[in-house]
Amino acid sequence: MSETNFKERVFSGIQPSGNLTLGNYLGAVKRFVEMQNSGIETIYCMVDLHAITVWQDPIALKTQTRELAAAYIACGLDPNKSILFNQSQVSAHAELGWILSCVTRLGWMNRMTQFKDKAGKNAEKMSLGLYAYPALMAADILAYQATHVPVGEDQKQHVELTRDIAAKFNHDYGLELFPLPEPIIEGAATRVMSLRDGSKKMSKSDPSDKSRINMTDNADTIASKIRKAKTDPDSLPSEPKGLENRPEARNLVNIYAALSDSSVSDVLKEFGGQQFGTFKPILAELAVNHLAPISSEMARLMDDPVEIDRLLNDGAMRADAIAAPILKKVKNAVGMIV
Ligand code: AQP
Repeated sequence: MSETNFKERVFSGIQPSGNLTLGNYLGAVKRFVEMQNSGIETIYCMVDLHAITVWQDPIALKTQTRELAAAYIACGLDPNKSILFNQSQVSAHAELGWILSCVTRLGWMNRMTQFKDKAGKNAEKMSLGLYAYPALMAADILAYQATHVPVGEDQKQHVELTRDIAAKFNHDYGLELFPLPEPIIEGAATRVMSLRDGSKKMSKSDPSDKSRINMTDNADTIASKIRKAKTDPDSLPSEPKGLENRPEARNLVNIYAALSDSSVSDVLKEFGGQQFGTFKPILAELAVNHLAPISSEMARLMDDPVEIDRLLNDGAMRADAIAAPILKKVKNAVGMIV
């Protein structure tokens, strides 16, 4: 799979910036579990340093970090098979983040669409961290010399930037210290959209809770959100081409396909010609059946925060054991006394 001599290693992370959404699950965590179970070395992180690029209540941040750890495990990540840890507990991320900020060009950062989307018209009032975030993300990946990065579609540009940063570092210092990591963007729902607006991605931080399905929502809430999801008056088409210019219809079909591990064309073969009044309750039932066991396992794990902290400490030590020697090589290459 890898284009270099580096050992295959998977790294990815999620911000503990609120409730995990169905978008995070289908776009990222479901893939994390599949990669873990394929036998590749996998490292998954709760990226709290990224979360604080926008204001986080300090008490809530700790809870959200533990909840994300519980969600990872409830979704099928096994701390014995993957390294699961919290970013700020491994100092290599921040240290390498600074070094890579000095390699990253401003022109590259100015092209990052996620900053533009998140900052909107308020760019002047945003933190420097939100702007610099992709250089820290490059450090997250490269601190482990990771070769593969499973992400949703919205993060593709940041993984491509990571490749540019890695290549420039290798070139500037005349050594092959970093692999050029590949984004892994697969499945029927790589970009799950808001249930209220098919042009916006489903997001933890969307002010409207009705725009998203949270992994902790109960069956009634999930069913109600899907029932009220914005759609159009037409019936479902029989072929994927019929979803063109119908973003809300496409979104619900993509979600169904991803949850049932089938393809969009198979879903449309089954439901083509049906109205949303028929399709939505079937989708709601599928979502509830899929998510209910995850949310009850999360609740069980959250009853023992001491055990979650123990697992995270253990994960941080294992992550540090990989990242610290790589950081030492980086510092040496840059000319720092190590
Ligand atoms: N709507 C989505 N569809 C598919 N994948 C998604 N991801 C996020 N939203 C969707 C993927 O989830 C992983 C973790 O994302 P993140 O929490 O680090 O940051 P984000 O992309 O900014 O996610 P949110 O939910 O929108 O968080 P907030 O609201 O805090 O900014 C990534 O792999 C991402 O692609």
